Amino acid sequence: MSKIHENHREDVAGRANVEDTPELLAYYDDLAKLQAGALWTVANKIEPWQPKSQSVPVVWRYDDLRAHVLRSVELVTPEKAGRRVIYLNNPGRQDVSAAVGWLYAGLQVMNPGEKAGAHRHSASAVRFIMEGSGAYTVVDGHKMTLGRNDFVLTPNGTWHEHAVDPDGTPCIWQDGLDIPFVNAMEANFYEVHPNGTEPVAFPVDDMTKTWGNPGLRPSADWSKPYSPMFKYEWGPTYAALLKYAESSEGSVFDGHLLEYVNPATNGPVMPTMGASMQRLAPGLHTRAHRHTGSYLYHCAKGSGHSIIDGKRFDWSERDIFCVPSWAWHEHVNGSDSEDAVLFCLSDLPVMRALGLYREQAYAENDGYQPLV
Ligand code: GTQ
Repeated sequence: MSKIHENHREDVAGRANVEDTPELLAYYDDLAKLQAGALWTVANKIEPWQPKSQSVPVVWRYDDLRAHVLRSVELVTPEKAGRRVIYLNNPGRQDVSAAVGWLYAGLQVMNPGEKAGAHRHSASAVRFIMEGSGAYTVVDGHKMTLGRNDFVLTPNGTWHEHAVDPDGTPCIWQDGLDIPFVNAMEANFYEVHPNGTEPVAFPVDDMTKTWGNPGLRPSADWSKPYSPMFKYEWGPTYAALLKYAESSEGSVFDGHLLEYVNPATNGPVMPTMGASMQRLAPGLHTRAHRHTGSYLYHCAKGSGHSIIDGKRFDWSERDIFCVPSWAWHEHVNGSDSEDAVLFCLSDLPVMRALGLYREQAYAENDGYQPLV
């Protein structure tokens, strides 16, 4: 048996291996009546040799979902629905409404002239803009216009509302929230704004203009635990990827990958969720690796496929797919002329902050997984 695919045996010293007897079964019943149990009956399950994700790899194709997302506009109003969103429901995580691991994701749609009222919650949110024009969001009084492939933050506890200008077009964006995580921590509060809306208190897009100048830090103070810049625009992000690609080989596992950072600290944009944008050069086939953390990819440009735990998943622009914790994965840009760009939302900041991050390269077969 190969090292990587080794089946971990349970009948080794130090692992629970107690056979049931009538006496033991009666004993377990007695313990259960007292809301207690014998560790050795659950030890191998609660202490696996390695992470066992309940999430399964999935690709959500935009071609399949888009018409259904637009149909919701005729079926419910944002006023009635609160948020008009079709969420991504991983077959292994339906009990917690997660797209992967402890991450929630959905596609939110708004028509011109519509508004979704202000609220706030302990969960943090991000938006990744997919299509349409005239959308804006207001987060703690900062109004931001939303353009294609822009990445926008709504950190925990901030008031936020969304709208589309009357002269805009129907807008769809991906929401990503740490709702399942915050619920797992049993720490989620939710509040509707008493006035239903909150005033715009700053010049439009002020945070990006103040903090979004590469290599230049303003003298402004910022001590909150999240980024002082709530919008990262596509234009400079893609330009940065191209410059990076001109000057460096990039990673064998990820091509040219840039993490979005809090410009005041260079740390992650929020304590619970982070994001990156990566460029796969034409024809690139990255090597396989695996790491802890849950990852939700969104193809921002181009097309290709990923091999996740030996299975091939094809994706093109606007498709979303997930890589569960500790799943082997490698990415392929099948085009020899166009680059492919992947946005990725993850809980990497949690993994790193809590000392739970671990990574392994696929050592066999020159670093590429055989298809199963
Ligand atoms: O826009 O505030 O998809 O609170 C789920 C929960 C979006 C939002 C979602 C939310 C929001």
